[in-house]
Amino acid sequence: MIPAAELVILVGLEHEGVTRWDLQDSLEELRLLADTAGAKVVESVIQRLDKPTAPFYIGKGKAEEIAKSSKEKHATSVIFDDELSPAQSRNLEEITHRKVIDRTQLILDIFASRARTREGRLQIELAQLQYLLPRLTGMWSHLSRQTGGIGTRGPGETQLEVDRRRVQDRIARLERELAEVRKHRGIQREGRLRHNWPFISLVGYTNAGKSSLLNRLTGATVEARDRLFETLDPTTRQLTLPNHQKVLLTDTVGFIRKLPHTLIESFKATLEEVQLANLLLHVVDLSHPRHAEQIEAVDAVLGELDAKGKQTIMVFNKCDLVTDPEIVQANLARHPGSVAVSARTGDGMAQLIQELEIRLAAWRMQGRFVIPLTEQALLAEIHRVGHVLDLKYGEASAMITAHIPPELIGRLSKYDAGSPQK
Ligand SMILES: Nc1nc2c(ncn2[C@@H]2O[C@H](COP(=O)(O)OP(=O)(O)OP(=O)(O)O)[C@@H](O)[C@H]2O)c(=O)[nH]1
Ligand SMILES: [Mg+2]
Repeated sequence: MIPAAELVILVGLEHEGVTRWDLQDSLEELRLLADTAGAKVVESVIQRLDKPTAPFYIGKGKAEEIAKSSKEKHATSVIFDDELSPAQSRNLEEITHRKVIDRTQLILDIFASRARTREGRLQIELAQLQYLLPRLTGMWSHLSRQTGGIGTRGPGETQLEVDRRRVQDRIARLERELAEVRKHRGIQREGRLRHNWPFISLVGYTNAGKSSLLNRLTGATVEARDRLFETLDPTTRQLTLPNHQKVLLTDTVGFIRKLPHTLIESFKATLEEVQLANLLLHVVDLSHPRHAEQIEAVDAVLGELDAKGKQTIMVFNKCDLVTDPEIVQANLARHPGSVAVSARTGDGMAQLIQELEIRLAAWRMQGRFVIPLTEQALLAEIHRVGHVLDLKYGEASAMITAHIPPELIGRLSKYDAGSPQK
């Protein structure tokens, strides 16, 4: 963890494929990340090179300049906007005499401070250890080079092996514990599946307003703050649409550009909520100058989760902050079936709910059935998974008019009593 108000210097590299504009945005985001982690940025450094250098990522001269400047400005850490190789981190620490942190580490650090549930904590520790494992090698290899002769095993090497084994053991234990926790969650999920209500997942860039929207729609009280990665652990709430369709809405971790791969891997279980969803609400902060790039970044992560191409409603949020109506119109036109809302003022919620009803129409069919009272289990199931509009008991049967999920239609067909009156 970075202690509060630690002074830091940010470093970004402009190279082929990265324009100055991309970099400026990326550094601005890095500043927000540093801020979220409790650090104070005293300087941002940009260097232009054809490509990153193998030993230092930036040029050696630049690294020396940063060393000087961090001394003058009392910075204790230098944060790089990309993932560094183990060797680059080590070399940079040697030259700057400062703690060197890369973007991945910073994001891992924030996640670690945010995790609340046992599953969240186990997942983040796993991601941190996986990040650490190849770096242990880096930490020790220079020692073993000094101490180990040909055909001998130097003490550095031995120490490295001990450390590696320890980390690997811990990883194995975490994986076992996670499997246990997940078994429990699987049971919860099966419970939800039994109800046969559609799952909807809120996805979007971090800070887009996913939790605010969940709160606005369901009256939930998920923490919503102007900080990155405020939400880590998924929260599911039930929502009943005006047409009585019940749905389950899940809010989960936000995405970001260059989301570390180890994180995606270890959070795959949490993100399963996204994979299982029948419908995604892709929440976009339309007031953000780079909302188009944020949409792309979210799509890229969805791709990694095999969740691209799922039925999606684009929800353009924070419209109360958008001064140019052109921006709203252009985005609505570009994405058919999208809605413009403000989770803060409640504007656009009626349209969003209407759109939800339209997209989920296939989940509801109205039918009228005459069911023998001996079929108690079936009657109970209709009550559980459907929405009963009318019910009359006869001597030996019940006449029931209900909205039911399509997969029940087949089993009910022999009791069909003709088309219902509206
Ligand atoms: N003005 C305005 N602010 C909003 C709106 N929706 C959310 N916010 C603010 O934006 C910030 C982020 O909102 P959250 O709901 O925490 O965003 P999130 O997408 O859940 O963020 P993470 O969990 O960090 O990924 C908070 O300060 C909200 O109050 C909106 O419609 N208008
Ligand atoms: Mg949130």
